[in-house]
Amino acid sequence: MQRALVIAVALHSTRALSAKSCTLWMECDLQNKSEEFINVYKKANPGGRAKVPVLEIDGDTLVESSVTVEYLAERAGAPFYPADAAKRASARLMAEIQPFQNYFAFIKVRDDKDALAKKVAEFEEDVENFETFLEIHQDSEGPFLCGTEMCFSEAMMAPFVARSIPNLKHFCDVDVKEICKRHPRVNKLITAILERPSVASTRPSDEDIVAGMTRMMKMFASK
Ligand SMILES: N[C@@H](CCC(=O)N[C@@H](CS)C(=O)NCC(=O)O)C(=O)O
Repeated sequence: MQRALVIAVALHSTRALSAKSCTLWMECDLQNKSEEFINVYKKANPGGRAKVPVLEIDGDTLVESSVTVEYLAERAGAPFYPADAAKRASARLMAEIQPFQNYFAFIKVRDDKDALAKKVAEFEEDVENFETFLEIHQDSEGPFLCGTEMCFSEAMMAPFVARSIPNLKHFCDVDVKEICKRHPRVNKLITAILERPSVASTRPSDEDIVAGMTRMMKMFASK
């Protein structure tokens, strides 16, 4: 679901590409995948295990969220797909190293005070390093990596930012926003990502995010 949201944000951000046909497979019963879904997936990756998201667009079938977002970005062009190759490399690196993606590791150790404190200290250090990353790679004062416009790597980050905040607050009493406030570039970036219409209109509410995580934890616990 998280990765499907990546595509939803990217699709919303690249509306201008005016595809003739477009279907995003976001949710299907993943414990009981339909034959239709498996067959659609196979069109792109015949040997792979069928996973969401799958995007069917103008006769092409795309799988793997990063591959799909870059496809959309290339079709949309700048600013979503930065014109400069070095900038695109920075964008890919940012999506790779951003500190908001590992929050499930916190939730797993939430009952162990010392292990949780260690994770929080690591996260604080990661956010500090991310600030330095932005000082090096960011254009001007942001708020985004490439200035005032969002690019594909912020679309890739968005669901992780949106989900880490309510999940860490609810399950671990860790305030991600407060930690980010210590670092001006990170704070401006995550605020701008969350306020972007493509993110604000596709993301679930905080309550739904926490409910989804609760369901997922129950599912893991029952296995
Ligand atoms: N690397 C893939 C991962 C996608 C993925 O893990 N999808 C999960 C749902 S979030 C899925 O469809 N799982 C079904 C399965 O593994 O059978 C991507 O980034 O698109």
